[in-house]
Amino acid sequence: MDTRYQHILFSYEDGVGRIVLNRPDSLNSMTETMHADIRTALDFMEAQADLRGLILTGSGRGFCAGQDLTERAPLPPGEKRDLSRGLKDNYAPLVLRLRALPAPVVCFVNGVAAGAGVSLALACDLVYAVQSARFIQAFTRIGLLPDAGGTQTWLQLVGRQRAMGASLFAEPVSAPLAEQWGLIWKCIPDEMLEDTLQSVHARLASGPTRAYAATKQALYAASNNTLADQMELEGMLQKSLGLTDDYLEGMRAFAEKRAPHFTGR
Ligand code: T3D
Repeated sequence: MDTRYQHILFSYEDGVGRIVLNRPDSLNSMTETMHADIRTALDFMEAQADLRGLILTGSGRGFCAGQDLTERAPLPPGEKRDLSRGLKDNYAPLVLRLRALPAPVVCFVNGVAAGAGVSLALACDLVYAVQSARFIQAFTRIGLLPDAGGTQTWLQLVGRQRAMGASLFAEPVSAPLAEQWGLIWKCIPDEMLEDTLQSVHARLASGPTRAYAATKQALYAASNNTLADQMELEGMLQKSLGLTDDYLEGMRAFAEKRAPHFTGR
């Protein structure tokens, strides 16, 4: 057992990290300790020259129920809590680090996701969810607004009406509906979770990592760029990919009519 981690499980194999949120009794709600654990895992992965991907999921019947509300016990009369602090210290850096990771971050939503748990899933590059999962913008139920990037990701993924309805009234959105809306990539049968996760792991471990990283960078840049700027960026990234071993291998494999063997370099 890796004693550096108390509220997550972390492993790293074939250049692919795996973070499992691990507080199943409280649906993997997020504590200060869990944030610190994830920071340690990200520190490790960011330092790996062979990083090829990250998979994020939860243990037990939930993915993540957002902020652990027991860490928000009522304060003595007259004292007020500054909620912006936890967002600034924990959630915002986490979301930005997942976005900046130079490899795909794939989320497997294994059960209910609520509050910042939904924001965390949507901070990942690609989201799979099991059929029984649901996404709940639970924030307004406790008098808060969606945070950890949730107001932006929902809007970008599903449009204003759906983002507004889900966020104002906190009605659960089932995984099949989430797929239909484009909130997530794929809804999979519950019993296929482990097999799908393994096949995504294998795919990340054998993929053209630098092409994946460039694709991720370009897709995120696209919403802020003019078409001309975006094509400039594509050209710059394509130039660097044209110098990689994986491009040479991809071309060789095409000519030799075989599957490419990418090394991520
Ligand atoms: O505070 C700040 O820093 C600002 C930032 C806020 C970010 C946020 O995420 S705010 C939103 C916080 N999350 C929520 O409000 C969701 C709360 N949870 C729920 O509404 C429900 O648990 C679910 C709809 C997610 C699932 O319902 P259900 O019926 O399937 O499960 P349950 O029985 O409610 O929960 C199971 C256990 O997990 C239960 O504990 P128990 O009774 O078995 O001892 C429950 O209390 C615990 N749990 C669920 N969510 C949380 C939690 N414990 C602590 N914090 C939670 N967020």
